[in-house]
Amino acid sequence: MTVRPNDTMDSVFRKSFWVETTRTAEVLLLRGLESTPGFGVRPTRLARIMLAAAYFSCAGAAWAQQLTLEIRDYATLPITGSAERFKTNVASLLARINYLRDEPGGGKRFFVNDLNGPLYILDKETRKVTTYLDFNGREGNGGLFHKLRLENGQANGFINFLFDPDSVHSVKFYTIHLEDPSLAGSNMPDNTNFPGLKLDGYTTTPAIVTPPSHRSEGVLIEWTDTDTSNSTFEGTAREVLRLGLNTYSHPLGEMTFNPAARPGDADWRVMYVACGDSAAGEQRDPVMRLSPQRLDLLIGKIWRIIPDPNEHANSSTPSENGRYRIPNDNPFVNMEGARKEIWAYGLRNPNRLTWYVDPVDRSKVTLMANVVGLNTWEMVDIIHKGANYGYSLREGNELLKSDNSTGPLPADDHIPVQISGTATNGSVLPTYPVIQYGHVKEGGDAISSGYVYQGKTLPALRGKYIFGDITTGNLWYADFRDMLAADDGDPKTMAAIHSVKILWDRPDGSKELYSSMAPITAAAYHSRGGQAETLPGRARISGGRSDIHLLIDDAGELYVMSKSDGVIRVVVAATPN
Ligand SMILES: [Ca+2]
Ligand SMILES: [Ca+2]
Repeated sequence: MTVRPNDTMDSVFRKSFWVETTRTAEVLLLRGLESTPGFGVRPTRLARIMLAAAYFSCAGAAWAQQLTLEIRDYATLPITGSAERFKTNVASLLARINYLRDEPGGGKRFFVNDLNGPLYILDKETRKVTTYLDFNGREGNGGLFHKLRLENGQANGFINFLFDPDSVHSVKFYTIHLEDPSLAGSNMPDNTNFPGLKLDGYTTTPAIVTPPSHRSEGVLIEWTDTDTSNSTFEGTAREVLRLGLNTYSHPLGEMTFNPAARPGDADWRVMYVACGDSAAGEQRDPVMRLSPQRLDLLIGKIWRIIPDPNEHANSSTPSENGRYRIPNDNPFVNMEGARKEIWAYGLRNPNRLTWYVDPVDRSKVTLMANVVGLNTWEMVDIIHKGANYGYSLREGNELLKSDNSTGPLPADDHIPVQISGTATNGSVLPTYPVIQYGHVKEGGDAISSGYVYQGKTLPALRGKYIFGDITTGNLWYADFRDMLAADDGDPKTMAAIHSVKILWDRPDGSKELYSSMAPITAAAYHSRGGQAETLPGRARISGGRSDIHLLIDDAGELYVMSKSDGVIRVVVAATPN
């Protein structure tokens, strides 16, 4: 890392958090800051503290092993976007594949969704791809939903699907998709091309209101396929909820069940849903800006709900629409004016949730969120019941100002517990990230998913949290115990992060080492006919978008999927350098 004399302190700290360097270099950095003539910005107290924190976190990294992940192409999904160069941000990605999940019961198939509409079955042996359902019912497409929102925002379309942990004799799963209520047509599913879907008794629900106005609706649906032996859907569906969203950005998307929960446990079949703030937190309107803080709104929150109204009937209450239940031990069920669904709040765009279950003691469970920041920081938060993660009053471990820049935390770090746009109820200290990195070339624009590796193939990765940046395709790891140690109520302490190199087994048989996923996805994008010069789509730091996400299968093995090229790759080896 080099520090130039005219770097602001701010940019230096941003660099210092992600840069992994030797102890000697860090000492030089610190000395350099102290002695460089013309270094015109006098460090604030907080800045000094942060630099010290960066120093110690990097110092820890100096002796840490560096890692190379070897990856191999696993499956290439059909192109649902466009290879044209000048398509919109979204349309120019070849296939917006978003999740990969094992079918229940340890079968031979993965399911994979593409935000552009399809839910595929991917055969693990033949790698054959079959379309199981298609959510794109826009004019001329023949799928299920006439109002599927596809045009703008990164996460529009058919966002996610998740199998019910109780899926044994039937396959029950949940989906989230985004609708544009201004489009023509019904918001009922259209089963013309999916005649196995029985719609008798299917009704939609009124959208939960999110002031001041809504342009999108996020829809959560439960599906039950009564025949698990084939590749088609036959059964029923039930709309669970519909949420009004201010914009087309940062919708609800991630759903997850606690993997440690067993029948009889309080968390059994209890769903955690991560809901983005619909970009409310970055608006100039001072009331709208507070939406992620407001406990009377569902945006900018993590919810905890019971989607099946027959489950936990004695320890929960029915939702307003009667389609799901809310556990009585949620943190805000007794707070006047607050939404009972809320588990944690003050989040901008928590686009992924992942769990760590202690293999020795299954009662030790950690829930983590990957949270996309605004202009400055990308974050990993450890999620606690009732905790406030600060947005839009904080970003990363800094104050977020009304002009959307960041600055030092105030001496008194308490923030109001915001019940509505005007009413408050006491105050709270924000909970801060355990990992953050900045919006710089070696960092990125938007944090991707992350997992504590617990599989068998990659012993060098065990106990490590592996994560990446969506646009730059950079990958890092942190020691999970460092993350737990950084979850200490102190905004200055963070887990050290270490960059990961990638050895790609190219389809032509050669192997090449890269420092990010970007050149790999670019090569595949071009080989599939992609016409953008480097990578398609827009992003401030990276230019084009590598658009990667990490995934794990039920065995805990690691995959990397990318929307720019529509390819899923499997990690076959992890080697300490
Ligand atoms: Ca079926
Ligand atoms: Ca800390």
